[in-house]
Amino acid sequence: ADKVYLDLCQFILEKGTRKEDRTGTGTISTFGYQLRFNLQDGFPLLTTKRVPFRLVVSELLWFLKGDTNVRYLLENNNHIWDEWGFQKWVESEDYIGPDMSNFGIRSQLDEEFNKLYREQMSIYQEKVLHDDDFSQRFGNLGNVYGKQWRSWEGADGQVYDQIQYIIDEIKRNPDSRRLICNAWSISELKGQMLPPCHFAFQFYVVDGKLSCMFNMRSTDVFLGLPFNIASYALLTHLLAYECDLEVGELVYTGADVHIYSNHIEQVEKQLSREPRPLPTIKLNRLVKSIYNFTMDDIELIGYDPHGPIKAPVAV
Ligand code: THF
Repeated sequence: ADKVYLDLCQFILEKGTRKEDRTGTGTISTFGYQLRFNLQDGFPLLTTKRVPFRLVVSELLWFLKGDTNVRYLLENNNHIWDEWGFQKWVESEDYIGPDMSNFGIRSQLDEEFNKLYREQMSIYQEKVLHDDDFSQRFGNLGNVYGKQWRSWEGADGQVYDQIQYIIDEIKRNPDSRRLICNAWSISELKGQMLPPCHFAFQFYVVDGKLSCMFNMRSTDVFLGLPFNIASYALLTHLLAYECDLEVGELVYTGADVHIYSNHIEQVEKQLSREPRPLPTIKLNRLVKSIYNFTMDDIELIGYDPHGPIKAPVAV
């Protein structure tokens, strides 16, 4: 798994083009790239840096519950979505603290500001966890993955559970070419904090094996992609379990595939490391429905990565 990922990093560094972006950070970008992972070879969690698998699991379980409120993530000590809820709060009428505009960039450039930002962020986290009304209004990220996957609002006014549809179809007609979950909704973009990055995925069944392809309009190769690969690998394992199939291949298809300019040193460090054997995954066979899995039911075995590599996330 590491080899194809590192090849992608190398490719972007060599062939990519400087490109400005929404966050003002700057990237080296390339357009159109595909990665394939045979899930029979092991679980594709990168070994050339430690990827916090616990965070991948709690995020995926959050999606699968259909939850869009960061409270569940905070309860599980997962902070990867905090910035997006925080932004909703500081841009609202309710917010009376110091000015937090452009907090993503400013917190990295200005040490004084960073202190203020961290104070406000811990107030935000505290309130989402303990104040129901606040959590309803500012913990909820709106129409993000959980909502789109489990309760898509159709043009006909009906609500659709795309995950359950896929499960039912795989069981009924595994040859189907419509095993699709779509998170991209043109009519809802205005109300979204962050339009979905991994905007659609599709399953494929052959020889008793379940494969998955996921599509990304925009890929943060250093911070996001290792998570996204692990997340869709885990989703494929969970659906295969639910449908009594083996796992097949995981295919990633990316459009704007980029390395943020403040991640380049980190990428070079990772490129200098030797890949190690992949871990495997074990699901608790006593759990009968994929919606009922908890953190403790998913076990990662034999993960022996190189050390973590820290980098700032672009907001
Ligand atoms: N925005 C950006 N700029 N990149 C993304 O990958 C991204 N995501 C989600 C939404 N917006 C995004 C959030 N996913 C981390 C990992 C995944 C994220 C966001 C942040 C991250 O910081 N990972 C650290 C560990 C963090 C920790 O330990 O708390 C890491 O080292 O991997 C696209 O899915």
